[in-house]
Amino acid sequence: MTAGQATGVAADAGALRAVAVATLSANWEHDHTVPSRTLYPHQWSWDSAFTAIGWSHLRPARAWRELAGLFRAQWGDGRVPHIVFNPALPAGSYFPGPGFWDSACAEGAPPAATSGLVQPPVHALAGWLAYRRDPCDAARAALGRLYPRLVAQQRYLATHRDVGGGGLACIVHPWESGLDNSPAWDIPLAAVPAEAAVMRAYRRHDTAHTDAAHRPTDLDYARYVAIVAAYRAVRYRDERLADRHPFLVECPLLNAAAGEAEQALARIAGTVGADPGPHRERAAAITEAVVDRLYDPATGLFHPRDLRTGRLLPARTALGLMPLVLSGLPARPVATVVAEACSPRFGLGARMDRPLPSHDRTAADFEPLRYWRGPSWLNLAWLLRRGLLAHGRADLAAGLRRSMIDLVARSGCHEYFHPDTGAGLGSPAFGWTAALLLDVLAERG
Ligand code: 9WN
Repeated sequence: MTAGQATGVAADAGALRAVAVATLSANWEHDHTVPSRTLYPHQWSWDSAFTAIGWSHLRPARAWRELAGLFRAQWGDGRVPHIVFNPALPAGSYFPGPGFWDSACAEGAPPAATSGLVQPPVHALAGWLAYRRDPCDAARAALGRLYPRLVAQQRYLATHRDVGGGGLACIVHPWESGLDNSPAWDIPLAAVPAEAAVMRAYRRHDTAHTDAAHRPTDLDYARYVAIVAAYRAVRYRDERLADRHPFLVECPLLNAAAGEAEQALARIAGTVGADPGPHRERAAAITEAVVDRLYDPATGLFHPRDLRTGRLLPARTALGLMPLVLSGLPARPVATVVAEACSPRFGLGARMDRPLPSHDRTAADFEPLRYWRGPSWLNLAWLLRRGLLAHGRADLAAGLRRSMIDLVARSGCHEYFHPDTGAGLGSPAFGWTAALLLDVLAERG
């Protein structure tokens, strides 16, 4: 099957699996998987974790190469950059490219050109799942090599990024959340001084490949660029972020991923001869801090906390459901998050007639076509499904699994999907959609 056919529609599980395999194979690039050949032709951090999970079903060696390649670009302080640039590609194949980031200006940056930001740390989980699927000697050795790097990644978040001092990591840019233009960020982003006209000096790559009406606006981009410029100006150092950085938010998804990473690290530690105890303790501490600092009993959801104002950000987005992945989450938030997920806002059910949206369907600013402001993404559904299974809701997890499969059967491995019609949006032949589909297909309903 060709990459072109990989964008098509498939009827049965076998054909669907073949579409996903063709997509992942077409996106493989010597030691990593590109999220998309057109829109995102380099290596992205959390995409690589998700695609490693997909490769573990097909060619486990590639899962280990993917993760090892990403962590080769880890910085001296432990941060895992959210983009690792492929030097073979021409300048202009992505904006903002390596020249804009200028990672070489930073102490401890790797030889490879990278961004200076991070993304949710879902890599320990990916490593653990890949190992569990194929626990051979080579996999144990690969996991053993990865373990200290995963620990350093967590340490970076727990120390450099605990700007609020409450045991949670803060993000310094909306791109670090992975949900770039979620309505969750509208308030803190509006406080970043910038003008859309600034973008005349740059050439956006995304809008050359996809409908501009589906993407963040020029004003959003002007602010994204301004925040990176502020961080780059201090060579991506994290000291005194509270005094000088324009965007500082504690994100429920990133912190839930960090808590879940400690659980995975505890299991990995037990396998590679390290002590699982400290990881279990940190998982419990992160879970407690997520509840203390980000749970709002009034909405029953988790909300990001803006460290510049001290306030919780009010939008009810899918970010607020993600702490369900924490297996130690207390019963009350579990119950209210599940109730919210099943409400008309998100429409979760044992039978779903529409896919999980990225934002509250009933909100005035819900936009079914624009990036993370409404459309459905397979990675969010996959994370929520893990949370539902962790908390004994196999019935709802099965409904979500069915809706994930139906989406790809209808529209192919698109980057994201229309939350009402299921039509494919963004880039076709998208890496994590293929990978996570393979993962849910491999599990029984
Ligand atoms: C900026 C690669 C990445 C994903 C993000 C998604 C999008 C980049 C962009 O694509 O972000 O990092 O250019 O829009 O929002 O989650 O990792 O797939």
